Amino acid sequence: MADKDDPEAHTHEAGGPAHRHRNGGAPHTHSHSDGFAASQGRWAQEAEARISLFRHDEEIQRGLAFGLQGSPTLVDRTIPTFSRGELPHFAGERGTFLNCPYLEDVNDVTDAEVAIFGAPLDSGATYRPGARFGPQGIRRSTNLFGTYCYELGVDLREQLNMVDIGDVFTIPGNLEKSFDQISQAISHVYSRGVFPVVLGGDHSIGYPTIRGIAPHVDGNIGIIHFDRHVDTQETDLDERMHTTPWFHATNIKNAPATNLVQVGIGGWQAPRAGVKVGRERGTTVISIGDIERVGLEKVVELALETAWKGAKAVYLSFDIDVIDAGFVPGTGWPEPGGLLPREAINLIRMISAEGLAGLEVVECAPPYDWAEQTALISSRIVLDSLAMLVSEGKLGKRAAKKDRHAWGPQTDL
Ligand SMILES: [Mn+2]
Repeated sequence: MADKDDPEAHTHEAGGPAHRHRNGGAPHTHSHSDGFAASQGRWAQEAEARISLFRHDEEIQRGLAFGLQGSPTLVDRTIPTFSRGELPHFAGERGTFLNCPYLEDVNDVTDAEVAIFGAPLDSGATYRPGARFGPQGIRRSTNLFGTYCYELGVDLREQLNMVDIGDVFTIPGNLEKSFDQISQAISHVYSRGVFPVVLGGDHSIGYPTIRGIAPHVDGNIGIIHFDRHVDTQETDLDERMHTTPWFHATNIKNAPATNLVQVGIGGWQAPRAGVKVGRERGTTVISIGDIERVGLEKVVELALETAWKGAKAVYLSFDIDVIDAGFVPGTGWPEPGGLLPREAINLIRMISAEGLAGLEVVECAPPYDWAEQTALISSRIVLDSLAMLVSEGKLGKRAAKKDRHAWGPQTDL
């Protein structure tokens, strides 16, 4: 299926996976005259033909069976009377991330390879609250996306057995109880060999997510943290707020600060107490200025080298506010001068190519969002990371065993 057996897929042809590994999907410039014939666009046009349509067809059959045959006047006989499945994107019951299958019984999570869940918490917000609506807003924004990524030549519906397992039951007004719930939730998923994707929530969840994973890692865990803010102070407003996760996470024995890379830091919202902690503990900070100076590929190289040094696993924590405030109004502490969305997407693709233990996207606060733009970018971080993990063969191998509505390969690869 897809490009697994295709020799072309593992060459260094422009646009192919090996090439994207270096440039994160960005168009490649060739100096020879035939340059454009070897473009990413050309590669993607061909790659699409190699992806199956099995799950797509299956979804249409389900739609017709459960939603009744469409009225006789419709020419397209794949359209049911009641919207079921993907189309149209504005109708139907689309409560899950990307409209992927919902798994009600989390005891069955081992039947999936990826489990998406929300951590709707904003009790850790020190300025604008609203991230408790993040999971809801992010899921809703995925109504705009199909399951297929053009540049990466990946169709998640066909290639990835992913489920949405709903939200953690957080306790508003009690951070510590919420942390316990979040740690228990991610531990349940990760310890069963399932890749967790956490939709925040404010950034205070970075501590309980690492705390839930770390005991199951046989060695050190590295953290790649995207943010405009350092988030390394011990307390803020007397509690473990969203400005503090890495102080506490790097107190965990196998999550050392020397494996923490912080990308995109800068501006006027960096508490000096946190900067001092990072300096003392030896975290690696890559500022926006550094990114401008050395370029995306070099940044990825440094980030991967630091996070993976002596580590068995690397976790990605992406604060959406690392992107310039002009693109992400719906966040707790918007800070002008951050990444462009396409820079963020390329960085995420390149980092994900090396494999991850799990990921979280935090600080999307829909009450301040306009036209869903912050939620849309939040979704893209998850989607592009998953697509690259599939493209590089890190995910996309495990088929569902249970007789249920499932995405992904039909047999284990
Ligand atoms: Mn932040």
